[in-house]
Amino acid sequence: MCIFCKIANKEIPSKVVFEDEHVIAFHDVNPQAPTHALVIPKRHIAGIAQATPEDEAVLGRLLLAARRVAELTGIAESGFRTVVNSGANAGQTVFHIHVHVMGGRPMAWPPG
Ligand code: IU
Repeated sequence: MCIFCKIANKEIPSKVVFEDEHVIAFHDVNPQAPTHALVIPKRHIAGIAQATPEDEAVLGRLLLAARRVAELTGIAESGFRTVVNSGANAGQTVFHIHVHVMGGRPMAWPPG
């Protein structure tokens, strides 16, 4: 089972920010901003490149949960960044889709 599936089913502990039937959000263990959480579906999807039309609803739920995370962590008003890395060349290291939610500092563009 993949490491984020283990986090989703609580085999591996995490600092949970938000959870419902379909998604769970937790603080990143290696934060790149004062607030840095990850939102994942409980059902395994490797990444955007592997998503299918069946995943449409849960993909929407990920972004709505990202907004909820921003509200719960107090970064919704000041602005926050959501990132989904897709594939190793884009920086994806965990192949269970996740939306990074980062805030609490100014963000530069373009990203590295
Ligand atoms: P990436 O987009 O696949 O590179 O993001 C993976 C993130 O997962 C990265 O920011 C890690 O710090 C984070 N992470 C985590 O929070 N807990 C873990 O057990 C593992 C990775 I493995």
